[in-house]
Amino acid sequence: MSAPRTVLLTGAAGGLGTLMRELLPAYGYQLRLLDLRPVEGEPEAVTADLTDTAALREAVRGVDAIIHLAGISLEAPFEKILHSNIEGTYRLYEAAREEGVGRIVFASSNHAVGFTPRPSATDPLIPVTTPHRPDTYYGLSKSFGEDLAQLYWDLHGIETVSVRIGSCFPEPTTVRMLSIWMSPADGARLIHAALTAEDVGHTVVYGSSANTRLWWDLSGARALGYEPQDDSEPYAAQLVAEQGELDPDNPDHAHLGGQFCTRPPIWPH
Ligand code: NAI
Ligand code: 15L
Repeated sequence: MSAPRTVLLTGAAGGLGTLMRELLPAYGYQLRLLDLRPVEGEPEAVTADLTDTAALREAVRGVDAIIHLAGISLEAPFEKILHSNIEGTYRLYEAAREEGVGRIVFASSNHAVGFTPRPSATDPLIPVTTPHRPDTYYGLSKSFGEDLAQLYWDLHGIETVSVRIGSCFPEPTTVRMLSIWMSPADGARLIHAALTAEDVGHTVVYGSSANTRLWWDLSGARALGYEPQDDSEPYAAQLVAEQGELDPDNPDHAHLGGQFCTRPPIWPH
């Protein structure tokens, strides 16, 4: 596959979309933007729902690749997850198939495997082959997205890198995030690697920085050419002083998904 230049970014108005709009052009990408909401300062962005098949087909026409971030990013009633994350992701893959787009980077989540027990510092890192154990309908939709990506590779030859993102925000704000944080700069590095690596078929990787307290194995991401530059550890002393270390006997801390397993944050819209 030749290096993609024109790339559709779905979810462009969201938190991660906004960070990637700032960072990805430096890698030479020309971004086409789509979101349900208008994208501030971007009058040419497509404002459309993922289930609007006509708008979607027009949006993907002529792009070399798609970065699929759009969707509900927290827990929500099943009907809402069904609409945006399950049907929406299916519609996007159908549009890609119809328009001959060969590569998608799918924003999966750690919550596809959220009920995996949290490893201690001496346990082995969690491999990417660990079984799906979604912690919410939201996590279930990410498991679905990974399987959909596998189907479209096996059936239609559309390549996907599914990135099980940890927490991609400017700074870690909780002790849990020290283990799963992906700095925005590393996020852009990983997306660039996922867009340009050769012969990915359908590859699932974890998405985080090279954190000292890492819980999972980044070797799959590194095999794509990803070289993380950041580590959350400089934030550790202050966060641990404020919040304490994670307690394995506290159900909120027992699993990878943290509070998504006990009292998940609810999508506000
Ligand atoms: P966000 O909630 O800030 O942004 C999501 C965007 O998708 C919003 O702008 C929303 O309007 C749009 N959207 C929702 N439903 C839509 C629909 N039916 N049609 C079109 N657009 C729709 O979420 P954030 O944090 O930017 O995350 C982006 C993606 O990455 C999400 O898929 C999320 O599940 C995934 N992710 C993010 C993580 C993070 O740390 N930010 C961690 C793991 C996964
Ligand atoms: C996610 O999947 C969410 O989209 C993000 O907002 C964070 O909550 C992240 O997981 C996390 O686990 O911290």
